[in-house]
Amino acid sequence: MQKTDLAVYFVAGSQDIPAGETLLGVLEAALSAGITTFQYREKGSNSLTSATAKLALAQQARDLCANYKVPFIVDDDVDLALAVKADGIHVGQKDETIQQVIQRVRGKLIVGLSCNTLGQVKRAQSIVGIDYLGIGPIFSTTSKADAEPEIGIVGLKRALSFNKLPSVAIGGIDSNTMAATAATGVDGLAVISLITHSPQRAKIIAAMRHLYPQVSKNE
Ligand code: TZP
Ligand code: MG
Repeated sequence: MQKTDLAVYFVAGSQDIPAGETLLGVLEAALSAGITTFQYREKGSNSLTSATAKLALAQQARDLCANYKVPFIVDDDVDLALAVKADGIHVGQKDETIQQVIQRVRGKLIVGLSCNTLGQVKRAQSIVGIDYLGIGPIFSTTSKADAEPEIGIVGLKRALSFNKLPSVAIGGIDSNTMAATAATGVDGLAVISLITHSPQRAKIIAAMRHLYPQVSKNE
């Protein structure tokens, strides 16, 4: 994975998709509009519960991402990530401990870790095997019921000042706040609803890419 892959980092699962649409339909539109990474996050109310259904959906999402040469990351579920030969796994502080995850997937999968506090960001610096951090929530979010306290742009800047790892900001980033968030120097913007609930997905993805001009140059 390259740092530029983090620029427009789309996160979604079945629970995030508006009625009348499908995850695969929204994902294909997002891929063709230029997202640079996709994280499959099946979690919370209205998410799929059947392991078979999740596996089938993850396989199809992985294939779509492969068609666009976009990294496919699985949230939280190491077994699923390995079963579908994902490019990466993303875990939170409450998931399987990061050391266990690294031990299981080292050399096979990209590893991402969510951090909410300065202490978590600082601790992550010395853990060998973490490829990138997700830092947030930056703003209040309606996409995650058990979200940690929001840290704001000030909190993000402070976290980045102690961070040497590639990183994405996540949580409540919208069309009004995405420019200020990108201006902190964070390597990418991770979003759910900004893409899933946008009436103009291609336009918002183009605007996100515009905040990271290095990405377009690599195409
Ligand atoms: N982790 C921290 S906030 C969040 C996750 C998965 C939800 C982000 O969703 P949105 O809609 O971009 O606020
Ligand atoms: Mg998690």
